[in-house]
Amino acid sequence: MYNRKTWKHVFKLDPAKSLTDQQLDQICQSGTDAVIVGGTDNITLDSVLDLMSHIRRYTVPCVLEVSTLDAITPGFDLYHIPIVLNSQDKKWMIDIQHQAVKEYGQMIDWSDVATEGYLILNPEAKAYQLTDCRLPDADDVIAYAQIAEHMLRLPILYLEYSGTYGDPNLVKSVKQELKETQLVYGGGITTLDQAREMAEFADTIVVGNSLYDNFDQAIETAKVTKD
Ligand code: 1GP
Repeated sequence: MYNRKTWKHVFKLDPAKSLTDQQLDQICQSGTDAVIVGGTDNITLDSVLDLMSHIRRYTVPCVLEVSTLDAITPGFDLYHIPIVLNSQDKKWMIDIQHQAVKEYGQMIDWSDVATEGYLILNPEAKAYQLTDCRLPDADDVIAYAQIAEHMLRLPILYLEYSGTYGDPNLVKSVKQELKETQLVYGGGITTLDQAREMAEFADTIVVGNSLYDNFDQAIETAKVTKD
């Protein structure tokens, strides 16, 4: 029903942080292609349900990026399951996913699920530290992109710079490796110009933190969908 491959811009909302009801309304009506609910720390089922019930008032697709088994709930349009490709601990590549499927496999509608190969490229990011990542160099990243496209045939490769603006040249090089795998870029986008720069190479850009730091400027980034 949803073609995530056509999404150019999405907002990611952290259930552990707060926005006003009016701000949530503005996000849903901004013209963004989808709203993702996801975060790293202190994610509770109640906070996820609060956000979902608000976003659900609008037609914008609503995605849960699953980060903890405790906050999985029905009601989202799609479920994105991260696997952290540059983690040094296989827990974040297959073990927690295995545990989730063992527990919930019978209830899952697999057509609503997409696996994201995550490359976490900002050592300061909480997710980088939590998942015990190793920092890949540019050649490593290209090899991961080839694995995502040709070996694992992942639906999504997510270049995650959460909290800092990444290297557009690297995003461009990665895009050249991908045909079937959707390239998602997230990290440090605070202005429409930055959104445009990354959207030139990534299929989909994600704007998160800046909603909590400079809301009005962050909302402007959704205008990239009109380009
Ligand atoms: C976070 O990739 C997203 O998971 C967006 O990054 O929060 O830095 O915008 P920012």
